[in-house]
Parts: sequence; C-alpha cells; structure tokens
Amino acid sequence: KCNMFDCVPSLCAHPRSRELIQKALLENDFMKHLEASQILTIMDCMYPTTLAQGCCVIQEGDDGSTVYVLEEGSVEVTKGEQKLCTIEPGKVFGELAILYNCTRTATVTALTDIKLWAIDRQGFQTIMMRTGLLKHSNY
Ligand code: PCG
Repeated sequence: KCNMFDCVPSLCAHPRSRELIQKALLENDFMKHLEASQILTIMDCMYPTTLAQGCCVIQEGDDGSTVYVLEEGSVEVTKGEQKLCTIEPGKVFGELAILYNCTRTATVTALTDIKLWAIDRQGFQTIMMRTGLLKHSNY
C-alpha cells in the first residue's frame, strides 16, 4: 500500500528497474507530460508483484484500481473475443480505467510468468494532487 506519507523509495531501488519504469512512464501517451518529480514519486510508490502464466491480470468490465508497468514476460490484451495486442516489457498498462475513472476497457492475460510493478489508484491520484497543490501554493 502506498500513500503520500509512507512511500518506500527502496522498493524499486534497483537502477535497472527504475530505468525501465521511468522509460515506460515517459513513453505512455497519457503520462509523458508528467513532471520529473511526479515520475520519481510514482516510481518510489510502485511495488513489485509476480503472476503465473495464464493468470488474468485485468478483467474487462471490472472496477480498476491499479496501474502496471510490465518488467518481465508478456501479456495479451483482448476485448470480448477480439485480440487487440501483445504487450512486452517496458510498457504501462491499466492506466485507462484510473485516468478516465471508468471500468476496465479490455482484459489482460499473462502469456508467460510475468513480473510487474504496480501502483494503486490512491497513490497515483495523491501524487497528481499533491504536485498540483504544491504548485498552487507557489503562486
Ligand atoms: P484499462 O485500465 O482499461 O485496462 C485494460 C488495459 O489494456 C487498458 O487500460 C490499457 O492500458 C491496455 N491496452 C493496451 N492496448 C489496448 C487497446 O488497444 N485497447 C484498450 N482498450 N486497452 C488497451
């Protein structure tokens, strides 16, 4: 669990993981405009998780509460019966339901054993809000 007061920077301290997460966030259409400080705080609040091949990471239509960065393995994105794409390491997914406050727009399934970095909605939104508030108080 992460909130603005108890982020644990050491959780993803490995430079290779930090680099992968940072790159993934900066490449994502919805996050590439974040400030450097927001990217750093998001990285500090991410926690690692693993799932076995075949597991459902995200189910279309569910309430979403987590944004992910894939570090190892690959996942498949489907909508109904339709296959949309395969996601490889270094990519963000699961951001749409959080950013648009909607239900999950597609299903994401692990094609292999996978390693993910995750941040929950509360941590993510708190970072957005805190930076906004700090900015505001500077004026
Ligand atoms: P979200 O939260 O809707 O959960 C499913 C995720 O699949 C979605 O966020 C995107 O991050 C990811 N995704 C990757 N490719 C696609 C795509 O082509 N369409 C949709 N709807 N989601 C995609």
